[in-house]
Amino acid sequence: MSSEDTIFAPATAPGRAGVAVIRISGPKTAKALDRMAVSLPVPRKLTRAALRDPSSDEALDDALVAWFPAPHSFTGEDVAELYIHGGRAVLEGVLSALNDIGGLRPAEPGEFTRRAFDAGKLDLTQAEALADLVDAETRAQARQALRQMGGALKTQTEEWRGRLIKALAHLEAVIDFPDEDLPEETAKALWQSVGDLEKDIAAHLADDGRGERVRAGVHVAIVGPPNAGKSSLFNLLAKRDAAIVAETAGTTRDVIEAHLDLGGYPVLIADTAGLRETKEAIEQEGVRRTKQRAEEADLVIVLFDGAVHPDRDRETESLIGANTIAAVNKADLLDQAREKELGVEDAPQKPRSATHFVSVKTGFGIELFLSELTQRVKDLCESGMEAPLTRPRHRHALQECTVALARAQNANLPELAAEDLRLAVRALGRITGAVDVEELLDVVFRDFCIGK
Ligand SMILES: Nc1nc2c(ncn2[C@@H]2O[C@H](COP(=O)(O)OP(=O)(O)OP(=O)(O)O)[C@@H](O)[C@H]2O)c(=O)[nH]1
Ligand SMILES: [Mg+2]
Repeated sequence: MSSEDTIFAPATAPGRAGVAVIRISGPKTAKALDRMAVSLPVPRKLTRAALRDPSSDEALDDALVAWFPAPHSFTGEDVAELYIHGGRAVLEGVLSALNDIGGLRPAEPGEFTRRAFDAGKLDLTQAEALADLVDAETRAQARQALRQMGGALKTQTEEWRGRLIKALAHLEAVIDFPDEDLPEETAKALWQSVGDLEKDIAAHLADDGRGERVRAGVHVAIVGPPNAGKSSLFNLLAKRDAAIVAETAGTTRDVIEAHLDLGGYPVLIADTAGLRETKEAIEQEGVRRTKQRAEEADLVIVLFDGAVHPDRDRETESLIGANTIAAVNKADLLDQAREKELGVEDAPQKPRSATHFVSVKTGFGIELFLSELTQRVKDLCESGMEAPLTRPRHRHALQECTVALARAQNANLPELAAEDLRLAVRALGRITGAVDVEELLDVVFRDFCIGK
C-alpha cells in the first residue's frame, strides 16, 4: 500500500444520521473534488457545494466541503472533508463515486493516523491517545486520553530522553577525548543526573498501573456467603436485572460481569457464587472462580448476610483486607435491639473503611456505600501524575530503561556505561516512536566541539 495513494473513508459511524463525514487524504484530493464538480474552496473554511457523480453527472448531495491543503492538515497531506447528509444511499453514492476516480482507494483501518504519524504530526503516544479518545466511555477515560493526545506523555518522555542524551554526550566525550581530563564536577554531575533520572522514572513506574486502569476499567468483585444479596447488589449497581436473584442459597454459580460508570470512572463489576463448603461439583467450580476473582480484583466488596450471620462468619471475615469494602446486607431485617448492638443507627456516620450496614431491598445505607465505592474507585484511578502510563508498552519500555540506567551506574568501563545509556535512550525512544542516532551526534558536537 503506497502512501502515494489517495485514500478516503467515512469518518463517522455507519447508520442513519443527520450528517456523515467523509475524509479524503493524498495527492489526488484536489482532483477528486474537481471531478465531483466542486471548485477548490478557501482552505479551512466550510463551503457549500453541490456534489455530482463524475461518471453520470447525477446530483449526489447538497453538501459542505472543507479543504486542508498540505502540510497543514491532520495527515500532513492534502485533505478534504465532505459533510454530507447521513442517509445510507447518499453515503454509498458518494463513496462509490470516489472509488471510481482513478488513484483513489478506500482507506485501511488507522491509515489516516498512520500517515499523520509518518508526517510527524503526532507521535506514538498521541496516536494511541486518539484511539483511546474514540473508545472512551467515561469522563475519566476521555480526560486521560485528551491529556495524552495533547502530548503529556510525549513531552515527559522527551524531557527524560533529552536529559539522558546530554549525559550520554558527556560520557562520549570522556571516551573520545581521554587525554582531556574532564573536571571532577562534570563527571559527578553526569552520574548525578543519571541517578536522578532513574529515580524519576522509577517514581513514574510506581503508579500502581493507574493509567492503564482508567483505560481498561477498575475490576471490582462482589463476594460473600450464599444468599447475602450479592446478585441483588450487582443488579442495583448495573441498573438492570442482569443476575438471577432467588431465596435459594447457591443461586449464582458463574461469574457475571457488567460495565459501570461510577462518577465518571470505568468499572468492570463481577457478581460471584456464594462462598461455602459444598460437595456439588458445579458449585465447587463456582466457589473456585469466586476466589480467583477476589484475588485478581482491584477492589472487593465483601458482603455479609445480615439475616443469617449477623455476627459475621469467619470465612467472609477472613476476606477483609486493604482492598475491600465490607458491608452487612439486609439491615431491614435486623430488629431494634440488634440494630443498637451493631450500631446500625450510627452506620451512616461511620468513617470510611468501617463496615457498612445496607439494605438493597429498602435502599438503607446504599447512598453512603456507593459514595465510598466511588471514592475508592477514584483513588484507584487518579495518580495525580501529569503523564500517566496508559499501556503496558510504555511500562515495559520504562522498566527496560531503568534496568539499563542501573547497569550503567555500576559499569566498570565508560564504554560499557555508554552502551547501557544508549540502550536506555533507545528504550525511551520506543515510547514515542522516535529512535534516531542523528540527534545524539548533534548534541555531542554542539556541547563539546566548540573550542576544542
Ligand atoms: N430482606 C431483605 N432481603 C434481601 C435483601 N437483599 C437481597 N434480599 C433477598 O435475599 C435473597 C438472596 O438474594 P441474592 O441477591 O440472590 O443473594 P446472593 O448473595 O446473590 O445469593 P447466591 O447467588 O445464592 O450466593 C433473595 O430472596 C433477595 O430478595 C435485603 O436488603 N433485605
Ligand atoms: Mg447470586
